[in-house]
Amino acid sequence: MTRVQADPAHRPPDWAGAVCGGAAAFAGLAAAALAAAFVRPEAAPLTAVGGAVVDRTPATVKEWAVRSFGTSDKLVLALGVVVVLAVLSAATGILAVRRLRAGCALAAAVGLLGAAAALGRPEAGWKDALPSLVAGAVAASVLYLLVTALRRPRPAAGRPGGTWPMDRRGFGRLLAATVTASAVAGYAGRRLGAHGSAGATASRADLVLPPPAVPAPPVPAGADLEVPGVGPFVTPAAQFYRVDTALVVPRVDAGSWRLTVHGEGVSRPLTLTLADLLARPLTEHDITLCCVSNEVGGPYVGNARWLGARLADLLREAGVRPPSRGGPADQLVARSVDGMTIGTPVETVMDGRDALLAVGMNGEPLPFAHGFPVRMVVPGLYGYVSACKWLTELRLTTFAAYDAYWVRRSWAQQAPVKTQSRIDTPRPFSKLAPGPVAVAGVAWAQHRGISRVEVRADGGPWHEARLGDADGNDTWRQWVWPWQAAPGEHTLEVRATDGRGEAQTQERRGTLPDGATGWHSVTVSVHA
Ligand SMILES: Nc1nc2c(c(=O)[nH]1)N[C@H]1C(S)=C(S)[C@@H](COP(=O)(O)O)O[C@H]1N2
Ligand SMILES: [Mo]
Repeated sequence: MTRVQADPAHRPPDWAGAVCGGAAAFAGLAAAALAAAFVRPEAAPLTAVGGAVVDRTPATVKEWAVRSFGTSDKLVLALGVVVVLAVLSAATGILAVRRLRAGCALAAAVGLLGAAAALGRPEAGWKDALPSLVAGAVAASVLYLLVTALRRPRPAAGRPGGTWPMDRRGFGRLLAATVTASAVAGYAGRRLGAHGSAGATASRADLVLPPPAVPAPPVPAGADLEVPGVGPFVTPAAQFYRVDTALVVPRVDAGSWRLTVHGEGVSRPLTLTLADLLARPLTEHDITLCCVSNEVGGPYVGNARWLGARLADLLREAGVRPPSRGGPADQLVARSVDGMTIGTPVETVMDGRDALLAVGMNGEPLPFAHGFPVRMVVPGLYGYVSACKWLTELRLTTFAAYDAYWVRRSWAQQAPVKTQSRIDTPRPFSKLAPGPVAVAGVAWAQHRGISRVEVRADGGPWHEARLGDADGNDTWRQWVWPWQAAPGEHTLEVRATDGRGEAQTQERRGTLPDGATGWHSVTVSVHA
């Protein structure tokens, strides 16, 4: 076959350029997946860019996203990044059929952008730039090859230089080969990446939790009222809400995990292995965890039986004194393997409550999504100021000197849980038959406990709901109120009183900066 020269006079159509751009981007991403398998999964370009977007999203936008998309917010973000990249790569291809070098340069520049995003993530090292740089280089090269092939005219007998339109068959073959090779490379990258975390998976499977030195009393039989439509008193891990910034769940190998304790007022800095932590007397304690981003009536709350080492004991061993005993540090900053920072008052952690370095959740090692191998849990504080997952460092400092991740994004430095109650059944806008209806749900005011829940219909008198048995002061309580539903539209409202006798405020406030307040209400229609 004779080689035919490209004919710059013929410009391929834009759609063909867009196809080249798309294929080049695909090839770039596939090569990056392969590279990321040797760096770390978080360094893959789409993940890095998604993470950079998460880090830079203003709190109000994030709250809107969580409100609109719930736990699918990460999926929506991923789709958004993919759509932007698709548009960008089509544009790059269209530019390339007009000005080949400019198009290829743009493809490489997009790779540089990805590299910048990867380097800007917390905990990033220089290697994190590699997958995106590889992506840019591969995308630029593939774009060059494809567009050159596109510009090459169809070989025709008797005509020097062939005839336009292009050599469709030759181009088609090259395109198919590119896409196939990319798919294979991308798949290999995925598999290699999974292989990279196989050690972590095995370390979790092999982990045997020691029995607690201080077991939790059994959950009182009457804690679960077993009203249909209300979740179980102890939330199974698989149903437990998940809120974090991790686009790829960190899979930490228990064998190489270390926790360091250092900072102001730490006279004996510590480094612990998981074996060290498990050798300590472990406490089992039921704690309800909730998210500051939970709207009134929202789903981001769950209750689990945690097993862990008492944080206060560990801090005392390190020489830490709370501010009330003259300690210089009032903030404990927990850091995760993915660079999350969470600041907790030292005074709260050391005031006698069961603040834990948790290794177990409902009798199992922590699931990876909930912080394996070790996370913090502090009864009475929202998760963003207490519950650091994939914990790796505890640093003692002051609130004056340091703002943790969420605080830099307009959330309050300190945030005790606010008293809340939620109607779980009937569901909003449900249609009910007249007669007896069990109105039921949960109420929580961690570490203060719940002493009373009241319900009313249509702004009428408040009725005291029946409470499930209390399982300590650090968990939610279920409640139920038997309602006689008459035909018509009705609004049900609930309010709780905490263990100190303080009533849940009616004042409606949003989640920013330190947790939503107001009464939850549900409207239903009743007809025969
Ligand atoms: N490493 C890390 N820990 C984290 C977070 C995070 O984004 N990264 N989110 C916090 C927030 S905001 C909450 S509400 C709880 C949620 O814990 P869960 O996902 O196990 O329910 O984890 C906290 N710990
Ligand atoms: Mo949260």
